[in-house]
Formats: sequence, structure tokens, C-alpha cells
Amino acid sequence: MQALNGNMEKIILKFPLILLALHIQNGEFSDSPVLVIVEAPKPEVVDFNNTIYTTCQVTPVPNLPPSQPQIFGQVLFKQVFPNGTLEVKINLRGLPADDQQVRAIHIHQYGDLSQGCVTAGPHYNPRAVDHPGHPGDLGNFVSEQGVIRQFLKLPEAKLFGGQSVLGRALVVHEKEDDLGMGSDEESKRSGNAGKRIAGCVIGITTPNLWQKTEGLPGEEVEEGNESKR
Ligand SMILES: [Cu+2]
Ligand SMILES: [Zn+2]
Repeated sequence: MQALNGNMEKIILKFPLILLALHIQNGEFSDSPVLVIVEAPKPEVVDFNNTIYTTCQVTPVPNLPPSQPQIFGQVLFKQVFPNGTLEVKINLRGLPADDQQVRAIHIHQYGDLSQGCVTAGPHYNPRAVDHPGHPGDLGNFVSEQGVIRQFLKLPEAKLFGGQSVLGRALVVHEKEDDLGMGSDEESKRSGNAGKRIAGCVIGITTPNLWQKTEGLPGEEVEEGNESKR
């Protein structure tokens, strides 16, 4: 018990438990900003230099028709507490070497893959906006030699606070995202990206996977050069 108390004290001294942050609602400056309490996940943020790292171990959905590729791999996230820009590393394999299909990746609301990705629900949409304005709309990806490898930044998504994507599902689709440009209602909900063929749940991890996954296309992009898609 003594040791436990000592540890708690150390953590409190090293890092404040609670940080007050001005919250700008809906991404716009407001005359009456809401004061929210942002708390860092512990012990990871303390242990890993004020940064949270997550992994999402992608596997194909069960009973995938043979016409669809079996996609495996990892999607990693990293964010500095509390307001760093979310960084993403995508490292997926299992696509045909000559695959030309463009595929959408999104974060969906529920981390429930009990019935494949159907139970993951709709796109995570905490601000009730149209697709592709959802924080977890990663966009479209094409494989090269059977793999999708990409570094990107996702400024609207967070791993901290009430709109965190932690514990939610990431879904890889069979088809291209129309990015809300389609003529039907579904375009503004999901981008008409077709079947959900692979997925995973976003969970906290150590920096190890992030540090091991180096040299992805897009990774050399300079800080402060964050073009919005
Ligand atoms: Cu999706
Ligand atoms: Zn979306």
C-alpha cells in the first residue's frame, strides 16, 4: 500500500491529473467558449512523454466472399496530450499485387466487431455533420504490390476528451469513397464505399509499434504543413 501511494504521488507531481482547456465548439470560435476538463489516460501518457499511442490490428471480417481480399495489418495513431495533431500510420497487406481498387477507410462509432463490421455502426459523427466531415474519415487508399502504406494527419480526430476515437472501430471498405459527391442520401452518410471487408478496434499501446513502422509514404511532411483534405 505504501508503494502504491508513493507511485501516485510521483505521477501527480510529474504531470497534473487534470488540465483545463478551452474548448472551441464545432471548430469555430465562440463568444462563450465552454470550459471542459480534459483528462489524460494514465499511466500511458505519463510513461510515454505526454503522448498516447494506439494500435488497431486489422483482420478480415468472417465469411468474406472469395472475391474480396483478406486484409491484415495495423493502423497506428499517435497524439501528444492534449491538443496535438493526430498522426496515423497505415500498414496493410493481403491485397492482390495488381490490385487497382481504391478503398475507403473510416472510423465507425462502435468498437463492436461481434458480427463482422456490421455491428460497428455508422461513421463516428460526434458533431452531427455530413460525410466526409466526420473526424475519422481517413479517405481513399490504393495498394501497391499488395500493400497499403501511408502516413497521414487527421486533425479533426482526437485520442483525448469527450470526442476521442479510442475504443471505436476502424473499417476498410471494398470500394472507393465518393466523398459526399454522390447524388443519393447515402453519399452524405457513408460515401457509398460498399461492403465492410476488414476492421479492428482502436486500443492503447506502447510506442514500440509506432517506432518500428518507419519510412511510410507521406511521413516526411513537415510539421505545420497540414493541408486539409
Ligand atoms: Cu466506413
Ligand atoms: Zn464519414
